[in-house]
Amino acid sequence: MSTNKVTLTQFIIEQQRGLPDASGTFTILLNNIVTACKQISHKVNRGQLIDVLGSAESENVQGEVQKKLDIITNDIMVNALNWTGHLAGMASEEIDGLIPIPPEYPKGKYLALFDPLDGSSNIDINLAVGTIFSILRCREGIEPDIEDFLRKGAEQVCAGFVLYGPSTMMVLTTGHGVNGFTLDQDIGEFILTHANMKIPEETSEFAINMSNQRFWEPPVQRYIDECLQGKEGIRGKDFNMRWVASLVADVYRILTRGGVFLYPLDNKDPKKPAKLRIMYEANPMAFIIEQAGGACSTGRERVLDIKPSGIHQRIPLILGSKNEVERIVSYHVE
Ligand code: AFP
Repeated sequence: MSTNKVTLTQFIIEQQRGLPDASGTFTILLNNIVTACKQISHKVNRGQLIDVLGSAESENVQGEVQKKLDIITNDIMVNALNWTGHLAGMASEEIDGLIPIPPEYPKGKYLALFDPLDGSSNIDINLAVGTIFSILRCREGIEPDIEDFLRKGAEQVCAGFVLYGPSTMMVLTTGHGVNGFTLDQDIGEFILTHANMKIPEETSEFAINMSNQRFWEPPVQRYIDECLQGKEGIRGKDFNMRWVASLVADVYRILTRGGVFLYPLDNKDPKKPAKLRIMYEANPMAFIIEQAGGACSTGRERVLDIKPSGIHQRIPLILGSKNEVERIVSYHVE
């Protein structure tokens, strides 16, 4: 067994060395995110022992009831990042407006966006949750406004997520492939364990919340119907279904063994035709999935090409094995 373990810090420093104008700022920023995620991992792991489970009895900007951990993890992210001098501003799924850098700290050339605890409805039943983050570049020395944040996903310089599951794992891309790191709790470091992750192009596994079936549009009805017909149907093979109700866990499964994830448009609630947020969920996941050889679409357009209209905008999301996503898109075109 090799004793030469590559830490996340070493991996990023070596990757940045190859870039002509890298100043080290990005490496430090990423390290701060890593520190925050280690703290979150610790809280999630301790759970009820430290009284962090259950509802906070408040609502976030989306009108969703917040868990205690939604608030705690948001504070951890903000406090780990606001003093560094590397960010010009932040935005969180849990907070209505932008999160400014306190005046006593210098401002930097990046913007950070995050969903501090994705899948938080899983927390009280001890299932996987995660943190998702996205980094954009920003003009230096400015006080960013909403427009500075509303950029296409294709402009992200980095995206990642941490999955707090049986192991705590960070999955990361800076636009040069996707790598996975496992937190070694004994030494407190993320270690490279899944180099150059690639999604198989074909799959026979789908993930969708089937309880919404009657509200979907015809192309999605058709795709799922064909999967359910199995060997006897047009696809000529049986499909398996999984739904963790935690995007990080569903995406991680797809990165490791393939599959397709759909949270499509539906007409269940006319005020909320789509569920997932472009800035905190769809864009970072789309960047990761594409870098791993998969595809990501709304059914009508590539997610990374969308110019967001608001920091809390929601969009339909279809991602995973390339051939399957292309098939679903072709049903939308038809
Ligand atoms: P929560 O953070 O409110 O649990 O939402 C999780 C999520 O945004 C995403 O992680 C899941 O894929 C999806 O919602 C689950 O949606 P359903 O509640 O419809 O299963």
